[in-house]
Amino acid sequence: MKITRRTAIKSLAAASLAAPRLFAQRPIPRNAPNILFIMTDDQRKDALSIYGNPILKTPGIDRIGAEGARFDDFFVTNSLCAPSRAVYLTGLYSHMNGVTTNGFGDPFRNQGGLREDQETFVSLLHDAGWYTGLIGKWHLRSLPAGFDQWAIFPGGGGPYLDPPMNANGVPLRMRGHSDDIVGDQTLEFLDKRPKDRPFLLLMNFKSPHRNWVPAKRFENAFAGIDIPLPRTYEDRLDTDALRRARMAIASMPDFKSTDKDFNYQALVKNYYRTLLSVDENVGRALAALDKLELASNTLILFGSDNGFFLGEYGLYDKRLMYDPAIRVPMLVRWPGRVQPGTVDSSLVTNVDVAPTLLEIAGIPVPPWMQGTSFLPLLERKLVEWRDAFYYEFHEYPDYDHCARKHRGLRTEKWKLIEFWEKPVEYELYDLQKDPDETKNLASSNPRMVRELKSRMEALRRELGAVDPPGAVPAVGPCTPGAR
Ligand SMILES: [Ca+2]
Repeated sequence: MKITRRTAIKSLAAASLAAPRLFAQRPIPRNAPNILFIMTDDQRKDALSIYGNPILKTPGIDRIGAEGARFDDFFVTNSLCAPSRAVYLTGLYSHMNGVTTNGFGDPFRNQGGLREDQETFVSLLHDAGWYTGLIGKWHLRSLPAGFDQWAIFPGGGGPYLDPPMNANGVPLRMRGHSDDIVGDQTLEFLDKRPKDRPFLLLMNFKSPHRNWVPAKRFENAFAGIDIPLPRTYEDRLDTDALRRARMAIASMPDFKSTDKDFNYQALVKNYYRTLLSVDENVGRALAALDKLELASNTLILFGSDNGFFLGEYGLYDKRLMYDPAIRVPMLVRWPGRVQPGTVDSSLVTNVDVAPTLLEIAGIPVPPWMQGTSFLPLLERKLVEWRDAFYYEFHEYPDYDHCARKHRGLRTEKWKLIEFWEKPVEYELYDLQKDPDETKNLASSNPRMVRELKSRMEALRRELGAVDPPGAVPAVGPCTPGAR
C-alpha cells in the first residue's frame, strides 16, 4: 500500500489518541485559540430563546450569544443534512465539494459522500498542530478524515436511545439518550485531550432531527401548552413544486394521525423537547470550560445544518428555499475578541465558516475556498460584504419528500427561485413587503425575474456551477397532488 501523508497521519492517530505532533508545518501561533463548534441537526433559527422564542427556554445556548455575537441573517446554501455539513467543512458549495445529496436519487452526481482526501478546515487545523476531535452526527458516508479522535453515530444520526457508535473504527453500543452521550463524551474529551496544544472539537447533536424522541426527563415538557400557529399555517403556494412535495403535516406518518392540528402540536412539542437536552448539555460543556479555565481562550460557535418548517404553508421538513428552511442560528463567543451583545444582520452563509475559522487560527485560507471570512463582522469592523447569495438543492426524486431540484438568489429584499428542470418554474418574493413569502410575483414582475436571473447566472459562473448534461424532466415517482 502506498503510504501517503494523510494515511500516515491517520494510522498514527489510530495508534495513539495522543499522537505526537510530527507534521506541524509552522509553529502554532502564541495564544492560538481552542475551537468548540457545536452543531445541531435541523434546528431553525427561532428555536432558541435568544432569538425570541416565546415557549422554548434555552439558557445554556443563549449564553454563547449573550456573551458574544448573534447573527440574525445566517443562511445555509443547501438545506439538507449531509450537503450542508460538507459545505461547512470545505468552504465550497455543494456543486464543488461533490456532496450534493444525502445519497439518494441523483444519478448525475457523486454518491460517495465527502472524499477522504478533500481538505477541510479540520484537516488544515490538524496539519497546523491543533488536536482535532469529532463527537456525534457525521453523515458524510466516508469515514472522518483529519481528526485525531472521533466517535460518530451511524448514517444520519442513529436512534435517540442507546445508539451504536463507531469510535476510531471500533464499534460500540452506548446507553442513554443521544444528547447526553454527546455531552458526556465532550466532557471526557476536554478532560483528557493533550494539554500541550490547542484543540478543535466538533460537538454534533442529533437533536432536533426526526424522529424527535425526548430524553425521559423532558417527556412531559410543554404539556398543557397550546403552541401558537404560524401565520402561514393555512397558506397554499400554488406551484408545481409544492403540489409534488410530500411534506404536509396533515399526512405525516409520525404521530399515527391525519389530524393536522394534532400532528402540529405533537411535532413542535417533541422538536422543542429534544432541544431541552441539547441546551442542558451545552450548558455542561460551557461549565466545564469555565472549570478547566479554558473559557477565555476558547472560541465557541453554535450553529445548525439547516432550518425546518414548523407548520409554515402546512409543511414540515426543510429542502425548499423558503426562509424557515434556510435560515439557521449562529452564535459565536470569543472572550476578548468578540464584544458581548454583538448583533449582526449581514448575509452570512455556511460557506463562510471554514475560511473564518482558518483566519482566526492564523492559517492561510486556500484560494479555492469559496466563502469569505466573517472575522471582520465579529470584530465589528467596517467591511464590504455581499448583498446576495446563491442557493442550490439537488435531491430529487428522493425516497420520501419529492422536493424538486431548484436554485436561487436571495438578497435582502428579493428572492428568486428557479426550478430548472421541466416544467421550468420561477418564484419571486419581495421579502420586505412579504416576509412570509406568500405572494409569488414571478408572473406580475418579469423584469425583476430577468434581472435577478442574470445576477444569479453571473454568480453561478463565478462559483463554477454548470448544469449536469442533458437536464431531464422532473419525472419519477413524485406526481403532483400526492402529498
Ligand atoms: Ca439536518
